[in-house]
Amino acid sequence: MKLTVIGFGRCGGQIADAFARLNKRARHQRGVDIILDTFAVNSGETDLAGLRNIKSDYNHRILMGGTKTRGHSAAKLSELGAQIARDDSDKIVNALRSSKRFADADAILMVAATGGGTGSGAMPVLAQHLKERYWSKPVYCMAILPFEHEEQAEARTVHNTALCLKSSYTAADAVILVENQRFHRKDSPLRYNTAQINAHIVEPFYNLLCAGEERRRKHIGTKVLDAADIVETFEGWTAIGYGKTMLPMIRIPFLTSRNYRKRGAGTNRGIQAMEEAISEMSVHCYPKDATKALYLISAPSSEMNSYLTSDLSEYLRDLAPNAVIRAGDNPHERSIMDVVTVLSALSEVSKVKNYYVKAATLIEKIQENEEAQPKRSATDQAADDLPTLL
Ligand SMILES: Nc1nc2c(ncn2[C@@H]2O[C@H](COP(=O)(O)OP(=O)(O)OP(=O)(O)O)[C@@H](O)[C@H]2O)c(=O)[nH]1
Ligand SMILES: [Mg+2]
Repeated sequence: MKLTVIGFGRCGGQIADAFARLNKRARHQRGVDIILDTFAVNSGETDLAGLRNIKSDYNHRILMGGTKTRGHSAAKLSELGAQIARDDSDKIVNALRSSKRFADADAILMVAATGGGTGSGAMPVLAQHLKERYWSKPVYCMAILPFEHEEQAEARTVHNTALCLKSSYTAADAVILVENQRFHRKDSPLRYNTAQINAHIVEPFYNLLCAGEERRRKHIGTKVLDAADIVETFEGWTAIGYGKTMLPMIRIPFLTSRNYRKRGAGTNRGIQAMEEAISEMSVHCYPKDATKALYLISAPSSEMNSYLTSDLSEYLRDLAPNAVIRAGDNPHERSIMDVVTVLSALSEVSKVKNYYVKAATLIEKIQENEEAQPKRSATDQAADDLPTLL
């Protein structure tokens, strides 16, 4: 599957940058393109300058906001982020259209943090705008949910998140939920941590997108999971997970799948990788709530056979009995067996529901705070009877 990726705000730009790097890896390792073009859209100039892999011309690093933000952030006001995106939507669409390969993309993937101002406001507005223009092209929004400490410290974070989620869900074909907190390693320094988190966020997409693009015979599975399977699966609230198990260094290829021990070991490894993928989904959710699901298993071809895929399908069917399951295999030469799992069209996501409930109680408080006239201090009042020179 081939994507056009657009990142909004600081976080969206950084993750779009990580997707651009993923494409360099796909070209280098597999000779295929999975991300046809990458754009970063921001009201803050500094964040655009800090990107590494996205082309540096003004058509790929798009500054919006004009006189409203003057090259600075939207200061955590998602309403302002939405407004400047509406004002500058033509500029963004023109940049997309100037991309020679835009028409070849199977879908558009947008990324933004829900807690800030620029990204949380701009992503749903542009999703709606692009859906109206390119109605046949799927538009996916990847919503990066804030850390717990950010939610606790600032009511605006929850407010922005709730508004962004509600609007993205309405506008886009699917909303891929990613909890920053689930990728957090407490012992790492912040800067390193964010780069690590971004690398972990994009990793599951590598195999998933490459699988349908492979042209070398040895990398083509018995069941190819292609763009059509992904488009059919991605719908509404969506979570993605990745798990892997290492394979023994010395493998004995002539022990075929007829050997029951080998079959048992292969299945165990596959199930172990799938268990990890499901327990580390990008957002906390229950497989039983999924209406659609897919998995992709990747391993050396000597490690994969029809027993393994049927055992994995059975395992996932037990966990997600209400889901239509699509599956694929993708042979490679590395000494690992890894599984990407997607749970989609989720009927319940408690995290999202909690944001909605919390934001509804906070909305009046935020409006009161923002509209309240600042209290006049005693010092100011003491000057009331004096004339002014201005
Ligand atoms: N995963 C990840 N999260 C990030 C990154 N940068 C910022 N965040 C998170 O994003 C949220 C803040 O959003 P930003 O993207 O900085 O905000 P913005 O869209 O630029 O909006 P304003 O700066 O307020 O105009 C917080 O929850 C941060 O923890 C990043 O590179 N990766
Ligand atoms: Mg910003």
